[in-house]
Amino acid sequence: MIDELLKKKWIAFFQAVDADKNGFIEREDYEKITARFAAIRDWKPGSPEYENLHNKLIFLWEKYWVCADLNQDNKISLDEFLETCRRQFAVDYASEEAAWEQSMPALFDVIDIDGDEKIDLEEYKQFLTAYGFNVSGYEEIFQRLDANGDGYISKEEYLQLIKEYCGVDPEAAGNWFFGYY
Ligand SMILES: [Ca+2]
Ligand SMILES: [Ca+2]
Ligand SMILES: [Ca+2]
Ligand SMILES: [Ca+2]
Repeated sequence: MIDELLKKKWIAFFQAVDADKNGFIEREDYEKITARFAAIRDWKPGSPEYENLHNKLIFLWEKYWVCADLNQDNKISLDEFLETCRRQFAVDYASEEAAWEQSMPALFDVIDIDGDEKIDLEEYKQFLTAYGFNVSGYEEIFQRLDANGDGYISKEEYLQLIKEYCGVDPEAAGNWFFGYY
């Protein structure tokens, strides 16, 4: 029996990343997310910025999603995703090195546009928008996420938040990292 809070977060995450809303996560969804990000930042296809972003996002698709494609038909259904999360959750709780630690620093680099190793409010908002997460109340959420209140989410804060997002504590700030769920 999986925790209801976790399941709710996983479903919200899946539905957001499913950019074309066809019920599956596919490489095309990451193409769409790339295009959305680039449009917000006014980066044209073919520009170095665009290609760099595209590479990072496709890396996430390959690193994070492909292994969730249990029946190997090049798309990930919600059932496959939930099953993978369940398995992963069991492993993460039993091991020192959680699987999310591999792909999550890569996601940080996507969000941190200017590469100064911290996420500011504008970068956070652009990330939520491009990924299709719920942006309502993002300023208030950002304040909660910024544990030491210095106006930025540092990499250390970020990793802690992602850890919380993957956890079962209903009070943890990290539950809000991907917007309202
Ligand atoms: Ca899709
Ligand atoms: Ca599949
Ligand atoms: Ca930054
Ligand atoms: Ca901070």
